[in-house]
Amino acid sequence: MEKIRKTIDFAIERFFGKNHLAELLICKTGHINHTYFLRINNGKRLGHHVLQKINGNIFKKPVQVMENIDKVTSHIRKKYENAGINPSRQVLTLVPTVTGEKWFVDKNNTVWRTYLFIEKATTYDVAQSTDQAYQAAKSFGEFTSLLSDLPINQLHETIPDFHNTPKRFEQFEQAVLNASKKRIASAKKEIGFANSRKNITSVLTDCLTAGTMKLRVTHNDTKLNNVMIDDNSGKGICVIDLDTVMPGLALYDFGDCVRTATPTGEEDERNLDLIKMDIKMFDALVRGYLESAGKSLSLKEIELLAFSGKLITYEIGLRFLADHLNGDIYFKTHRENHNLDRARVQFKLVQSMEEQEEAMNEIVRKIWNNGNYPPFQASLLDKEGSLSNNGVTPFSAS
Ligand code: GN1
Ligand code: MG
Repeated sequence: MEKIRKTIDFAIERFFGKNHLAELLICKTGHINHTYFLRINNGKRLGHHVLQKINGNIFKKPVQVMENIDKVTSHIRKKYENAGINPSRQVLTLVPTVTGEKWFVDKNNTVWRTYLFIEKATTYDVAQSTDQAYQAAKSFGEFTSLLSDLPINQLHETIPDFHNTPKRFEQFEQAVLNASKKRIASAKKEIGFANSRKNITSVLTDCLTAGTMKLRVTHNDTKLNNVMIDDNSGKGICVIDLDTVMPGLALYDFGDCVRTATPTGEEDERNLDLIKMDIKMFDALVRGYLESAGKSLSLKEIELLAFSGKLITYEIGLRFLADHLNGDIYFKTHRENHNLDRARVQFKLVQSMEEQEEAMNEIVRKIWNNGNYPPFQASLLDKEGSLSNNGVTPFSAS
């Protein structure tokens, strides 16, 4: 612990100089990086900051992660400034080191960065109201819209195939092959569940190949708690955790919103009876996302909006399960079988979405038809000649 504290203190010194730390708190959320909240006394005032140590086991090229973040935050900042809006609570601000670098690489090649802390705003692990879900989806949609004119080739693919579900399935199969007998036995039911849904894995990657969806700059980790909600207005103000910003599909982002904003309990809840997909939250997400990003979505994306929730929930479930089988080497765990518990919650949610899939599709169709968009059913008919499954999702039966 003392050694860790020393490296933290050294990093703090790089950003703020010696003897300015007034308070340090460890942030307990997040499965990958180490995050610390700092209060710094710079002689005149005490300021809150967020210091983060990037996990180099997961982000093999952390400097590329920082280059992406720098590019994306600068791009968004400029847009707010041009519109005459103060960007300091709308986009993350990197705090430079004392020698003016935007991040700090220590002698072990670990990358550290500091952001200004956004005051009077909160993140939520579980949605407290439909308005919060609406706000979060609207913020993520806005994030994509603000970055729509940033060419994707300007960003590094920091974790290749991050949301490639067929590849994630292969990794899961490999984990089954390598796992100990004990871990296999502990997860028999979940392995069966994962195998029985293999047929849905390639739906989005097939669309990409077919050209019915295109790569854009996406966030790729659009958990509900990655949007800061303003304490006074209740509005979503700032999208955070930009480590995985890279080229991706809009539906990766919408799908992960569904995974994290619709459940009636925590991501690692042990009592599965408490876990369901709350359709009211889904309705709010569709409204929020279409309001900010709807105009730029393709018909195929609209058609598969509800499906993407199921796919991404299933995909993250596969990843938690694979990590359990691998002996918990990727996600931070805080108790025995933590990853297995997380996988169970994801699969329970997938099941709940399967049960409500028709209703979810109906919501998408209604909101789309009531909005200022091209008529949904008619355009589908024009494009594809016929309407499969009520013109919503041809994949809903799986
Ligand atoms: C990880 O670190 P955090 O909590 O933001 C993971 C996401 C998963 C998520 C599951 C780089 O995100 O992909 O969806 O856990 N990030 C990485 O909660 O793998
Ligand atoms: Mg993250």
